[in-house]
Amino acid sequence: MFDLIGMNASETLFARAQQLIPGGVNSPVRAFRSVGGTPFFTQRAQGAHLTTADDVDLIDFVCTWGPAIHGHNDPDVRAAIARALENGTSFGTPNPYEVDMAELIVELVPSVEKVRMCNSGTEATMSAIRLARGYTGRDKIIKFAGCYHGHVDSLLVKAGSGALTLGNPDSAGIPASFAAETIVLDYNDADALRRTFAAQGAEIAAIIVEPYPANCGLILPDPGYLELLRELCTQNDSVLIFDEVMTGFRVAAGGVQALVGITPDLTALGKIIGGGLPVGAFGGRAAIMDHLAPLGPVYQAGTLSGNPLAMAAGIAALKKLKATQPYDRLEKMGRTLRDALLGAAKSKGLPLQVPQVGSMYALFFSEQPVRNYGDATASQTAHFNQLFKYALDHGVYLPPSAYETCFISTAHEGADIEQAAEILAAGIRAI
Ligand code: HOZ
Repeated sequence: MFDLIGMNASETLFARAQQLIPGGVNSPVRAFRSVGGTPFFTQRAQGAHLTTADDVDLIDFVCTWGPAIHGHNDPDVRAAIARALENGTSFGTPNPYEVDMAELIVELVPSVEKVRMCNSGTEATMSAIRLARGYTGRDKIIKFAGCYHGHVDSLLVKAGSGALTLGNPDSAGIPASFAAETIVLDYNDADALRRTFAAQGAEIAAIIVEPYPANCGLILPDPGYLELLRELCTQNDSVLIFDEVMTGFRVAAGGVQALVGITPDLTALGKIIGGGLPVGAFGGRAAIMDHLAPLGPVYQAGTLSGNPLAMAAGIAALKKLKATQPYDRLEKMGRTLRDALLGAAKSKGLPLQVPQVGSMYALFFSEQPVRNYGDATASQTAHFNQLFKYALDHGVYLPPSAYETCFISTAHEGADIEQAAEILAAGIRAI
């Protein structure tokens, strides 16, 4: 696989990949379509750094789209995988790791009394929606424009992430009758939410929301907005689903729900809980979770669900978070970057917003704070694209889209964060 390392290796690999894999990538967000250029191929990753197939070293703020909170190739996670590997790769029966993982999730995530493991964030949100519908006997769901909950049919409506980046927020291939069950509202629009529940409350199975939307840049809730979601769901017997695939274990060990003290009925998880291996989970109130097969009538399954290697990796990652509690350190790094970016923009006279919470941040070249999808898509993505190119040329990898969130790991602490802040600030001044 690595025969080609050296000059123009990424271009050569990409040319081969394009002949065989649609667009040359196995997930559209990896293509550089919106920022331009050829995506690089990675030969190895260590700490805060990626090394490309062309032997270029990059400080990485994608962190494999979120999971690598301890940095890449963390020794504790790697050792746990190696130990588990001694005993086999998949059993198709219950295994002890699943119980340890369930105990950790239930201990750390306030709303979760019972949890079911699956293999991706998409499976987690898809299953949570099905469970909410089965539990309530209702069909309609509310989602918010710009939120992305994986590539679930009924949720690929006004979706963020790659769907928005590539101009397909309403994907082809989804029957109008499926999309008709999805009510799309603007995030942070309290009146629209109240009106919708007043008109259709008895039909609404669930609200699904990224409590901090992180697939349309990063958007933070207005004061009282998440409380309103909780209140309306409780009043109308609808299920409140927090999609914490991005924010779970990242903004706090217990996710946004622990930070803000709001308890959803169900929570979708992924990314960090797999320690870099493929994983997802959904959990919540036992009274709802017990509607799942084999106890109840809502079917959900998976050959590799609770896979021992993924469980071992995830358990190691979660135990390390519990033991090290890195959230204050991550917040400090986030602020260092945010202050450097805002300072550079001010000196250049460029309007810039940098929403940041702990180790998550985004850049919007915009006069106004970004409160929703419309504000995000009105920002100057051309400026972001210029910054992306400058950063990449100078050894810093940002996500290849203005509509993604940047992630920091504990491994960035020290020289990497200082160096990256200088490079990004210089990139802003060069716009
Ligand atoms: N949830 C990821 C960030 N938006 C996307 C990962 C992917 O689609 O490959």
